[in-house]
Formats: sequence, C-alpha cells, structure tokens
Amino acid sequence: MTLTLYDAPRCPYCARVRIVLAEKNVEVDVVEIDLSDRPAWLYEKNPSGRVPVLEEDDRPLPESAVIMEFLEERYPEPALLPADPADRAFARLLIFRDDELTDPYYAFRRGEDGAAEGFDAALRRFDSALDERPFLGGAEYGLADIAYVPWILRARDMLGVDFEPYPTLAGWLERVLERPAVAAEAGIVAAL
Ligand SMILES: N[C@@H](CCC(=O)N[C@@H](CS)C(=O)NCC(=O)O)C(=O)O
Repeated sequence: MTLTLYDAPRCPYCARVRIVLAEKNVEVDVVEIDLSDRPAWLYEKNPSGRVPVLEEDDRPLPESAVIMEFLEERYPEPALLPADPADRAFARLLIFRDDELTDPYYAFRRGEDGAAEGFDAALRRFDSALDERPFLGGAEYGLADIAYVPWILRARDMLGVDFEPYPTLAGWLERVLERPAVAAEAGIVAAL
C-alpha cells in the first residue's frame, strides 16, 4: 500500500494531517504543492484544488477532518478519539464547528474592521472551554486538540498573538506541545 500526502507547509489543514500521521508513526510520501501555482492535476484529486489530499494507492481523499477520521480508523493505535461514543461525538462536534475559531482568525489575519475584538472573543471562549477539562475533547489529548492547534500556533508565531490574557489556553498549548508530533509542527511554523 502506498500513502501520499499532497501538502503545503503553511497550510493549517495540512498540519492536522501531518500531526495525526506523526502521532500514529505512519510513513507517507509527501508531495509539496505550491499554493500560488497549483498543478492542474491537483483538481483531478480534489475538484476544489485544495490541500491536504491524502492518497492511499490510487484513491485520493480530501478534507482534513475526513482524513483525520480515516487515519484514526486505518491506524487505530494510538487512539486519538475517546472510547465512549458520547465523548467521541463531542470531539467530532468541536471539529465540525472549527469555524468558530477559524473565521475570526482569518478575519483578524486579513485586518478586517473589528476583527481583533472578534478573535479575542473566540480565544476567550477557547480559554473558558479549557477551564472545564485539560484537553479540548475531554480528559485525553486527541483529534479535537490536533484540529485546533495549527491555528493557535500560527496565531502565536505568525500573527504575534500573546496568550497571556488566555492563561488556560496557554497552559493547554504547553501541554499539547509536549507531544513530539505537535512540537514538530511548531518547528514547521517557526520556519515559515
Ligand atoms: N476544508 C478543507 C480546507 C482546505 C484549505 O482551505 N486548504 C487551503 C490551504 S490552507 C487551500 O488549499 N487553499 C487553496 C484555495 O483555497 O484555493 C480541509 O479541511 O481540508
């Protein structure tokens, strides 16, 4: 079986897949896509022309959230979703609603009017959610954390966001950075 990741270092959606692959110690061939000059053949693998695309043999799979779930099923160890169905559903719900963080992030990155306040509000919600549990999905680190941490790292390192006003979020970031897979992603972001 061959596994190929069509990837872009700066892409946070690709980062999700990179982190899950690293957590599960899965080897892949990586094809780096230049997002400013995408090859025409990428549209055959994903009609939207977006990355990431993960291709197992000749079956291309786009959409980072779907790819994460596929990897969880294909390579169950170590488990990145909780065992209990209600807990799994909660983690999936968080991933499904990622635009509650990503929309304010992109508005802030684009410098839109009022976006600093909007992103601050989103980070405060994130901070409060983590008051109740050590990891986003619950007691254990997993896919929900992996789904969000790419934007948090990019906010810190590329947009210069200081997490001092969000101490619970900052504590969570420290905890997830203890994972070598997340630390490796932080290294990719630092080199962008
Ligand atoms: N919903 C997709 C979003 C992927 C996405 O937006 N990727 C960006 C790079 S970060 C991309 O390929 N952008 C090119 C474009 O929008 O044309 C996912 O979760 O994989």
